[in-house]
Amino acid sequence: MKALETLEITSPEDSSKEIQKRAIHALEEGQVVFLPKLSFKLQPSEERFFSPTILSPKSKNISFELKHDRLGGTVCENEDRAALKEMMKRYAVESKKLIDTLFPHYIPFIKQGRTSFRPAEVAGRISSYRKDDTRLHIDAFPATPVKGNRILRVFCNVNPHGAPRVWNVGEPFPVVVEKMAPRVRPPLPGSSLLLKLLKITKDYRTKYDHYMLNMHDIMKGDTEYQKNAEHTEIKFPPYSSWIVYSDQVSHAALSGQYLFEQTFYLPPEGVSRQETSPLRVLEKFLNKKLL
Ligand SMILES: O=C(O)CCC(=O)C(=O)O
Ligand SMILES: [Fe+2]
Repeated sequence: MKALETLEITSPEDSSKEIQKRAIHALEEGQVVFLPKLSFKLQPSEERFFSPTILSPKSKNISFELKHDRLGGTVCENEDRAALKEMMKRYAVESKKLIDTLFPHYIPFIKQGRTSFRPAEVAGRISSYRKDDTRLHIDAFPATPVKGNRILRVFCNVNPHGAPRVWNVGEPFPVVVEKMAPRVRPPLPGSSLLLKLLKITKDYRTKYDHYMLNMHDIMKGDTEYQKNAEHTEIKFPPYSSWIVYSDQVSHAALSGQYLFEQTFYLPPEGVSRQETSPLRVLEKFLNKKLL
């Protein structure tokens, strides 16, 4: 399976029926939908946000929630803060428009999650192995169970100095499952309620979340796997965009600076080809229901 499906659209309006068909097929198959000619447009006045110094001391990203009009992760104040929020909001609105025009099937189901701007260089950052996104992984969130919802992400590299965002894309999801799922211990009875009561998780951690999170951790923690797993290196050039089911596509971000990202959640019934979704693949492999 090739890692990328390239669509040469220059605006969301270019999404013909043919393009839409190719896009949803590739996306649900577990490919990265790459849009080399589509970029988020920045205003000259927004150049001031192209520095890691806008981050709060403990933040990796600037984050924004469209639903609550809430900005986080920055030391910017007053006018700067308002302008930064406007920039984030524009990315949130434009990426929703892109998803709606490219994947009209998803419109009745899709929910918009967090928007992020990532002004720090990825390479050479020090973190615990679980948080180290330079290692191949599938996305799963420790505190925020998705309860079967899909994680769909829209990225745009806006590096003004010509640097690509360099990713590795790993093995297809069913192969990851074959290797990792047998190593996951089933959740202890009552652990889901306990995690919620202790406020470690914001909601019940379903069996599905348990398996996804444990596969995420086991992959990242397995040095041999990281060295030997088949992968393809992709260099996303500046001013290109890409869309990916990051719960399905094994990925690692090796280097790059200045990236926008928008997360969407799609309930399992919204997916066109259910049999390709992580929930179904895992349930089939483990021969049990996970929700
Ligand atoms: O920052 C990136 O390029 C991607 C990092 C990552 O693994 C993610 O956002 O899921
Ligand atoms: Fe990730």
